Amino acid sequence: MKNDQQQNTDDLTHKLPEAENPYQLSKLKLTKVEKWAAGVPAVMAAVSDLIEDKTVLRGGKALFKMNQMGGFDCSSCAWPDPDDDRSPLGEYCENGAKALAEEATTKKVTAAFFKENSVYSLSQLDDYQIGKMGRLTEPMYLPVGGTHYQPISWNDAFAKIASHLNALESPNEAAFYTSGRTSNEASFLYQLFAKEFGTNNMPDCSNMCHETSGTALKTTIGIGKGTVTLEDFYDTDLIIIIGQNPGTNAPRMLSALEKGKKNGAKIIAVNPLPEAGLMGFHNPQAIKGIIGSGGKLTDLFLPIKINGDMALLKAIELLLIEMEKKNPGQVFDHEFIKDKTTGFENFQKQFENLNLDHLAFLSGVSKDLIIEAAEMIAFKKRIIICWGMGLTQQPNGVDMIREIVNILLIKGSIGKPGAGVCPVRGHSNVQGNRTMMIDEKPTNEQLDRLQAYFGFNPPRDHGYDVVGTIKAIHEEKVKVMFCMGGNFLSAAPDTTYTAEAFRKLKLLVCVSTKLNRGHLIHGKESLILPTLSRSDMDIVNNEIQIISTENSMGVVQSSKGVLQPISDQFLNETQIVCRMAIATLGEKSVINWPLYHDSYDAVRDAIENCIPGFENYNVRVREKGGFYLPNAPRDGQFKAKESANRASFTLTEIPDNELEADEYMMATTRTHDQFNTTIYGMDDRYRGIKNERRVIFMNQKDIDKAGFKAGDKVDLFNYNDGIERIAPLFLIVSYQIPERNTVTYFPETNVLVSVNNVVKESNMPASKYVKIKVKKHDPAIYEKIKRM
Ligand SMILES: Nc1nc2c(c(=O)[nH]1)N[C@H]1C(S)=C(S)[C@@H](COP(=O)(O)OP(=O)(O)OC[C@H]3O[C@@H](n4cnc5c(=O)[nH]c(N)nc54)[C@H](O)[C@@H]3O)O[C@H]1N2
Ligand SMILES: Nc1nc2c(c(=O)[nH]1)N[C@H]1C(S)=C(S)[C@@H](COP(=O)(O)OP(=O)(O)OC[C@H]3O[C@@H](n4cnc5c(=O)[nH]c(N)nc54)[C@H](O)[C@@H]3O)O[C@H]1N2
Ligand SMILES: [Mo]
Repeated sequence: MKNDQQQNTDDLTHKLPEAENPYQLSKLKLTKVEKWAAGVPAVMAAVSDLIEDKTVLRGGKALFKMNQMGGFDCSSCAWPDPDDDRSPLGEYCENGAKALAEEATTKKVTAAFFKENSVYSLSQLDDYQIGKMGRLTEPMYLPVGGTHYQPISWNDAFAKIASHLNALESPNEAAFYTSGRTSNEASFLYQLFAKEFGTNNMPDCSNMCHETSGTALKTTIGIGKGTVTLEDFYDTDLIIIIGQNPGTNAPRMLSALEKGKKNGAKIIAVNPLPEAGLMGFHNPQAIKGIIGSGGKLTDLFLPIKINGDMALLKAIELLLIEMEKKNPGQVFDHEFIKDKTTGFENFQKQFENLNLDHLAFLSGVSKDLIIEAAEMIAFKKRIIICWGMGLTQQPNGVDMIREIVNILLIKGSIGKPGAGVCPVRGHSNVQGNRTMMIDEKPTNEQLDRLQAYFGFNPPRDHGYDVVGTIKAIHEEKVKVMFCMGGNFLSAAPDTTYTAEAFRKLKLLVCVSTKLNRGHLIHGKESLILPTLSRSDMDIVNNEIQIISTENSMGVVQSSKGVLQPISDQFLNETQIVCRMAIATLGEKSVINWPLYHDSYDAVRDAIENCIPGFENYNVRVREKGGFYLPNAPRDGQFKAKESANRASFTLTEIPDNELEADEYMMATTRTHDQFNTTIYGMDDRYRGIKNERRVIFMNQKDIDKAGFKAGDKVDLFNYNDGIERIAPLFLIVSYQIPERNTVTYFPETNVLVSVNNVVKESNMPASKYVKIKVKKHDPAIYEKIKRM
């Protein structure tokens, strides 16, 4: 029998909406679809963001320090800063400014705020409203059966975590999530603590982001990272951008593309949507940008069908093989193939059975455009291929990235200047987190080094990744979940299923800067621990500290916050880990946690001793621009397998993307006005969508065929694993997108992404490959959702 209190909690939590399910929509405004990114509107948007938030003085001061030598690293994306000439205006972009405004806000979420607002009432708000509440300022606790978070002292919070962790039957009943903003220093200590506690359950945002790239690259070239540097972009012949939206998600990349183009490079873009940032760019930091000149970026745009990329890549290869036959030795780099690779013969053989017309049909791109692309590639030697979530979140994403490597290998276009692979990372330190061993599958070599230096036996069994963690919580194999940043609930797939799991947790701990939905769909007990953001001054022992991060191109650099923290109750993430470790492990620990608590330099010394490439860390991190980590493939040294010092060609398959007559393929994507689950505003400006996020982009022919009209209200359904998943109330927008393809925004449609719809080998949610049905909106739909 449940007691009354328990009964009440169950009733209450079941009323909490796990995702936004609004009964009405705002008035959607369609504005002009832009053909180029940045320029005057971008600068205006950035500045007005800061003004609206009344943080203009704090924010303005910080902007000039953003990504400057000796300043702080922008927390928005992982694109590198130029090694030499940084803009005197600050090396920032519109979306960097928005990220800064978000964290520089002086609005506070205090104990009084939580007293006034129950968890239930907060959960009724939409994600935009939740995010605008302000910065979290003090540790908060939600007791069993509680309706409101209440204040708790740091000591009591750590005691609670320790008692929960120590009560578990096995350390593997805990999971430790990391989002990608955590510094190298805090990440290193965090994984060290998890391992000393006894588990490798370290799911991280990479498991939803670039795990696919890491898996493909490790098994083909021997390192799970990109091989190019910024300099390579400045002096190359061709840049191919597949499944990535740089104008929104890595805007500083546009400056590099512009510079490359100026030096003669061509650009090919592959995307179902003609994204503004791909098509053209007006540099807001150059005077000509402000007066409105600037230029076309993409020379050839290939409007690919969702998941048509494999067919496209093979079609291009087929054409390259034919061109090589006609021009022996001019298209392929035979010397490179012979000296540096394995598997070429088998690779080439498959093309005997492939047919260009069929491949073109599967890709959705016309044969003429594919021929044009192949001609642009054939006689160029220095090629860079970039990609983003459009590839990594596809079920066969690992294979598609291997196919990208195949193309570069036949061209010998990897491991030399102006050429190589460039997975464009997401979070500003997601790559550094992995280097610091935040990984559910650490290698024995890594663990041996930790063991030798610290003298404890780290666990060797692999732990749970994101999808594994969700399922394990559901099955009550994981009972305590600790989140270092992020918004696991909203970022994860299958929101209803994930929420169901979270409600089973005995304890959920979130180390956060801002309130998010992940705090409202809670465990039986929950803690929110407030921390510093990247731009905040981190003062330890009366000294302003530096932390360090690694960008998308393997440069480790320092970052120093400049803003006065708005609460005196913040602990930095390093201190939080150390105090959790001291409270949990006590005398049992062999690690000097108090030392690391007080000294980032001491943490860096430990990193230097445990991770290759960090020699002389404390000195080099203080040098102008930081330092490059070793990257063997960048220097032409490959190791696809232990057995051979070579890169490997891979045989891959072309997927069958059949849809039922009333089905559509849906890719979930970001608007121009959000950072993952943080909604900055309601203006997806480049795509011309204003005021409303619950929209579905459809081809006009599909709209007509289904008997809909643009502006109609519809409900969206997914039926993976025989389960009905519903996302209610969306507006149809007629858009330039291939037939039978649709695009919606995440996190609103994460309810439709089955936890079992994953990428082969990397086990990432395949959130850009969701089969959906679209039906006229039925007001009775909410009754159905409530019963689920
Ligand atoms: N301002 C801002 N910056 C960000 C983020 C943010 O949310 N806001 N997020 C950060 C993070 S964590 C990440 S991982 C990156 C993400 O940055 P991106 O990789 O750019 O991510 P998305 O916007 O999800 O999707 C990229 C593109 O994939 C295309 N696409 C969809 N399906 C397919 C397909 O089948 N084939 C091809 N070729 N393309 C397809 C979409 O049209 C879209 O243009 O950005 C980082 N930077
Ligand atoms: N359907 C669909 N789902 C997706 C994606 C998609 O394209 N489609 N993209 C996936 C990708 S690429 C990613 S990376 C994940 C993102 O998943 P997450 O990284 O988990 O999500 P974010 O929205 O970036 O996290 C935002 C929260 O982080 C906290 N925060 C911000 N800065 C800091 C900090 O410095 N320290 C701490 N401790 N907390 C901080 C704030 O409280 C904020 O609310 O989402 C994934 N989910
Ligand atoms: Mo990401």
